[in-house]
Amino acid sequence: MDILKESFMQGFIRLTDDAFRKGWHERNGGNYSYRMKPEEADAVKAAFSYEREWQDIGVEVKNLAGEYFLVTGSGKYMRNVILDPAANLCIVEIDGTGTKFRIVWGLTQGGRPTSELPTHLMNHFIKKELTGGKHRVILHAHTTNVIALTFVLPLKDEVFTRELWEMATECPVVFPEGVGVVPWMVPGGRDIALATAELMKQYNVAIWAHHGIFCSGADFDETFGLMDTVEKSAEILVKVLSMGGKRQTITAQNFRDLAVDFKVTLPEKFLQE
Ligand code: 2HA
Ligand code: ZN
Repeated sequence: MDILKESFMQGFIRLTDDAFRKGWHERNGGNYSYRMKPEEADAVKAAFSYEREWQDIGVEVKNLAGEYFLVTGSGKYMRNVILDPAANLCIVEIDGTGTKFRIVWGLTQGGRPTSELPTHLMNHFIKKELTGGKHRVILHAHTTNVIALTFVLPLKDEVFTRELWEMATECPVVFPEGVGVVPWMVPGGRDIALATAELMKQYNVAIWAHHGIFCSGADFDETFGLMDTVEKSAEILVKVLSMGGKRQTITAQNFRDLAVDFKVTLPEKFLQE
C-alpha cells in the first residue's frame, strides 16, 4: 500500500494544485480538509503512527468522534503540497469525546494542522448532520474578487446572494440556497468558527469579509466547482462595477421562472426588488 497513490489522496492533492493555479492561495493562504470514508481510513491505517499527543480542538464536535480527516498543515504553502504531500498535509484522528485530535500521519518535518482547524471541524460537524453524512470537503481560500466585493457591497447575505446570482445564469442553480457573510473577525479561533458554522446551517458558502471564503461539498469536484463558480461570478461583478454598473440584469421574475424549469427552490428573501 502506498498512501500517496490512494484515490482520496490523489483527488485531494489535485485540488490543491488547481486552487493554487487559480490564484486563490498566495503564500500560506487558505486551508482545506476532507472527512475520510471509514474504508479509506482502514485501507491506509498501516501507515499511521500513534505516538503524537492528543491536543484540544477548541470546540466540541461530538458527531465526529473517531473520524479521520486529511488536512493541510498550518503555515504550509498550497503550491508545495503536490511536491511533498507528506510534509505539507496530515491525517488527524478525533478522540472519543469530540474535543481532542492527534496527528496520525504526515507533517514529516513537524508542524500543526491548519490554524483554522476549529472552523473546519465545526463546519464538518454541522454538514455531517445536515446532509446525512454526504458532505466531506471543506475548502477555505483567499479568492480575490469575492474579497474585493466585501469592501463595496453591504455585508448582508441577501445582497451578496442576489448580486452573485445575477452575474451568471448558472449561479442560482449551483447555489440555490444562497451565500452567507461573516463580518470581519479575528481568524483562527472559536468565535469565527461558531459564526461560520451558524451560516453553514443554511448555506454551502460562507464569505469572510476582507479575508476569503469557505465552501462545503460532497466531494472534491463539487466543492472546487462551487468555489470556482462563486469566484467567477464575483469577478464578473467587479468588472461590471468597474464599467460603471449594471444597465440591465436578470430580474426577480426571471429567477422565479428559472427555478420552475430547473427544479430548484430559490428563497423569496433573495428575490425582493
Ligand atoms: O493562512 O488562510 O485563515 C491560512 C489562512 C488563515
Ligand atoms: Zn484565510
